[in-house]
Amino acid sequence: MKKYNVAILGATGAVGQEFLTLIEERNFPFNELRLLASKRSAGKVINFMGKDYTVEEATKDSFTNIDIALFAGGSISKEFAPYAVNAGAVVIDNSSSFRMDPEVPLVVAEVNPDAICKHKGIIANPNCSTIIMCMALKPIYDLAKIKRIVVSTYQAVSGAGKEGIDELDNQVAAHVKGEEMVANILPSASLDKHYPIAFNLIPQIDVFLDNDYTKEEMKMVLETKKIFDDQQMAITATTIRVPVYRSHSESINVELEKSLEIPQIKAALSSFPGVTVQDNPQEMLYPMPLYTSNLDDVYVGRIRKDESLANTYNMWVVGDQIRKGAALNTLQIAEVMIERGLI
Ligand code: 3JN
Repeated sequence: MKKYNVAILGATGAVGQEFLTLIEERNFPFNELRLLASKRSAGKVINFMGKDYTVEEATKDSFTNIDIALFAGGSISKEFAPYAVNAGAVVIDNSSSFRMDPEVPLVVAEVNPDAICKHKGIIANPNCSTIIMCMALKPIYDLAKIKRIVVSTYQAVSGAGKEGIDELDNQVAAHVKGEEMVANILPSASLDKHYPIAFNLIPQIDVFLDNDYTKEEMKMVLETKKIFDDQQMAITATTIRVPVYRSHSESINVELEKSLEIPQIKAALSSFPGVTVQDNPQEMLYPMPLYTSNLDDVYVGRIRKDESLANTYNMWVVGDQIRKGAALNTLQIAEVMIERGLI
């Protein structure tokens, strides 16, 4: 089997580290592996599969001879993607920099893999909450087109990086000691006002836009329409930060164009790759973020009719946002490209 030269930009962060875990776990066919990061992390040595790799500072020349460039995300993507493309690499990018660019496919591997064919060097990985929602919606959409989605998210602190995790830890420890909880990171480190996340919920992820929705909420709306290639689908989102370490959860209400029976929905979800149905009220079986972390699948439960409106259903969806919501989906895009002879 052909092996590929792979670069990881942002190799030392949470998504970068997850790329390494998954490359090993999935036996991804790599030859050379180049670990790139900002100047701050350059020089760090990472042992991977028994070999030491020194993290290099990303420069415009970092992508020579690279076939696949996996970008972990962040504002650094915009700067380096053109260099990687010019060097002949295919860039699969986790940031929002290119997601809404009409020239850039926005892909969930199981949902719209055919979109990859139209790429011009860059393929975008959607926002983590968008990916998790799309996985649960696609098998339903294929049975009975979706008219409207109302989604509320419950997003883990690791979505805000390692600093988000440390902030929750420090606040819990302070509270236990009877000390004041210090808040520096959430809702967004870029803001100058912060709230504690321990024993709290924050109904703001990222900054507010002119329509009083947050950027995270509008990403879910706009990206989902692009992925399904359906601008008619009505979507409204409320995104909430919760004091959970890892795995995002979503309460989704979905209005369909026709009525379906619950067993039909469960069967479609069960047979969809990457989705596991965990739904048995009698046994108190439903997905929870504590138990889905570090797992690949998106878990769906609490599937039931919305008795207040015709052809409408409720469900509860949970998935590891660093795996399927980021690193796993990115690597799966690369795998689809290899399978289809596109790289
Ligand atoms: O907060 C979360 O749970 C998800 C955060 C995603 C995020 C954070 C900073 C910048 C993104 C994203 O992937 O949409 C970006 C971005 O690339 O815009």
